[in-house]
Amino acid sequence: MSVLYRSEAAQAEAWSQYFAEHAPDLTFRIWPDAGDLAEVEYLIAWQWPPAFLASLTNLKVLFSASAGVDHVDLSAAPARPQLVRMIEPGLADSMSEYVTMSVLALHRDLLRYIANQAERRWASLPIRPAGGRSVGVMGLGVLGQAVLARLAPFGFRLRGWNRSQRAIPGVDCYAGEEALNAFLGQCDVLICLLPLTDDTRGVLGRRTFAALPRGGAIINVGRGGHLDQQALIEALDEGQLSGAILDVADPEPLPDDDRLWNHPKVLLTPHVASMAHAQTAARAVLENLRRHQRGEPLHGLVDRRKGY
Ligand code: NDP
Ligand code: OXD
Repeated sequence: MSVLYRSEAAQAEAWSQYFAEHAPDLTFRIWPDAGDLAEVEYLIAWQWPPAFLASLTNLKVLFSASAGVDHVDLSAAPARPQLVRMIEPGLADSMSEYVTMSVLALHRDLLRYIANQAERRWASLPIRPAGGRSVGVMGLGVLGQAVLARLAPFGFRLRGWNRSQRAIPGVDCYAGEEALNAFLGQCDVLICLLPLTDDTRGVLGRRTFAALPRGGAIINVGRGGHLDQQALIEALDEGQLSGAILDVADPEPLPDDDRLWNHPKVLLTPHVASMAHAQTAARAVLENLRRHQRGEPLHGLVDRRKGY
């Protein structure tokens, strides 16, 4: 029986060492040194081309190296191996840091100070207390909840919106389409941490921006497909939105001539908000693998019908 790793090459050695130390009973292989493919029972992968997957005839569990699984065609993955998305504390920590940085940057007008500096303009803006600002998260899953917990000590009024109802202490939670406008009306800063599905594609669009308080701002750390880029530029230029921090885009990277590159109210980062960290991710995957061996339910099973 073997575990095959086919993901980030730079992290492969750290994964291998973790398994050697903590699971000497398992053979850990790094692609392309896969050994006998019929012996592979567990796969850790970012991408899984259908022909490659078909060659793993005894595969039991496919551990996605990413939290989002929108980049693979789930209908092309045979139903047999269970598909698990990445849930691990390192990934949640980095996401919480990135979003906290972004919320504080918007709250303290950093985009405007960067633009002022470029014009050698020394001009102060009023400081607004955190308690006078509302911050809302779309998608109250593992990452959305981690982000809200990290933001709590700053004193913002916290909101959350999700498909199913959640109860999170200190957060006003809204659920479902019918509550979306009420939620948006309460968000000076809107953070997208939804998975990309048919239901959520383009959710950051004209209708959503119009429902935010005038001068609101957005942070997109979900996927580029969540954002209608043209609608964003219009909302920024027209003043409905005051700023946007975007870690994801569609396509990635953006074309050289895309207006977002040098829009003064936009800060772009190249899909670096977070990623799985070898040490903590290897521990989380091994714990899940042991659950599977004991016949217990796995954490983070992807529901192929829902797409996340
Ligand atoms: P989870 O699956 O834990 O959470 C997703 C949440 O979104 C769930 O609470 C779900 O609600 C909710 N949701 C799904 N569809 C809808 C909908 N149509 N309307 C309202 N709520 C909905 O995912 P994670 O928190 O682990 O990750 C979220 C996303 O973050 C990933 O899919 C990925 O796109 C992105 N990501 C980005 C990274 C980056 O570096 N930029 C890094 C890692 C992840 P319910 O439970 O009720 O179904
Ligand atoms: C992820 C990502 O989904 O890195 O894990 O975007």
